[in-house]
Amino acid sequence: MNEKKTMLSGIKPSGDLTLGSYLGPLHHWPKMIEEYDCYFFMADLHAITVRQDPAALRRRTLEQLAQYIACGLDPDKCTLFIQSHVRQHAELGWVLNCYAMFGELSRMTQFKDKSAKNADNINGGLFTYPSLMAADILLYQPDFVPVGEDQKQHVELTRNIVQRFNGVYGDVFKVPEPYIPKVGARIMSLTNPAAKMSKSETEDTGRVTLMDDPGAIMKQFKRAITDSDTERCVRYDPDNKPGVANLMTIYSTVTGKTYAEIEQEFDGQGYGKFKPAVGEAVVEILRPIREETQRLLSDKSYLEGVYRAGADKASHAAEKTLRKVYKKIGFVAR
Ligand code: ATP
Ligand code: LTN
Repeated sequence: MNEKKTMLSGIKPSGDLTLGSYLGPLHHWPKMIEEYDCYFFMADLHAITVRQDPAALRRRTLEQLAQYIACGLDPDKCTLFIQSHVRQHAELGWVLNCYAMFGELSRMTQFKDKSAKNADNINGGLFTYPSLMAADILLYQPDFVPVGEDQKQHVELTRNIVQRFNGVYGDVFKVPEPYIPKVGARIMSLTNPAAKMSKSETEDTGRVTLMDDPGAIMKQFKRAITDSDTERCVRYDPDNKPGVANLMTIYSTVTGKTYAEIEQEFDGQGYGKFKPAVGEAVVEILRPIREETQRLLSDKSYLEGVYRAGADKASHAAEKTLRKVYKKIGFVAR
């Protein structure tokens, strides 16, 4: 009997993965594959809610798969797949659209943000994005959904959909819990600590990608915004020194040191020592990931084998849920 709990998460291949993608969700995932039955995917259906260049989307989807593996997601121990390969996502997404309310979809912060930023392309997919995300989740009946802070609202909407759906049809879906890591839940842009470091929106100077070489990473950290007060000391004070706090969060997540230890380490040294030290720690954590990703990308047939096997496994699990849903809502079985 399989008593393992189930976990699922995904990232859109809408830009090159950043240090935020790594320290937020990705680096927590490898620990989970030993303990849980895990599904991780490239959310390409979600990526097209914003216009994508086809060649870039294809490249980033495969690169993201290689990065998942390079970060420690062993394909023999978890299920890695490309969302569009498992057609049940689109199918259940449609059904759940009919159980998600216009009012609640209108309240989603991500929809408001993305609409403001893509005023010439506020398409239906951008609006109904959370129903597709609910389908991603519910197809696999996971206990937990590890996501960053910004996705909590979508997981909560998923829980509302479950309650509404189960209220009518009985216990069809398990109610999923969001799982949000405390440290690293929100890594900010290096040049604008008020904005999340995002893979598609942060300007190049404010982010570090997983494929950046050491020179590029060091350059970004050296020019990172700290603060303009006269104190110029390394102290954790997110309200008054958000840039320093962000660098401390990065350093703490990468090295495992507490904020107090970091304050002590750089006591009396100003930012001249601190910024390159954070850069060096990041270089060392990203180096093996970049090298392994490059190696995997040169082995296309291996990657193909991984995503095909992953899609088969995921479809099998997803089909079980979809069949149950179709039956409950009254569709005629084929
Ligand atoms: P986009 O720029 O295309 O909107 P994004 O960079 O914001 O994308 P997502 O694909 O929306 O990234 O996020 C994938 C996962 O990574 C989500 O769980 C999200 O919360 C998390 N995440 C993204 N950026 C960060 C960040 N800077 N800090 C912590 N977690 C993050
Ligand atoms: N919406 C998420 C990506 C995503 C996801 C999911 C995360 C799509 N489907 C299912 C967890 C579970 C984002 O923008 N980060």
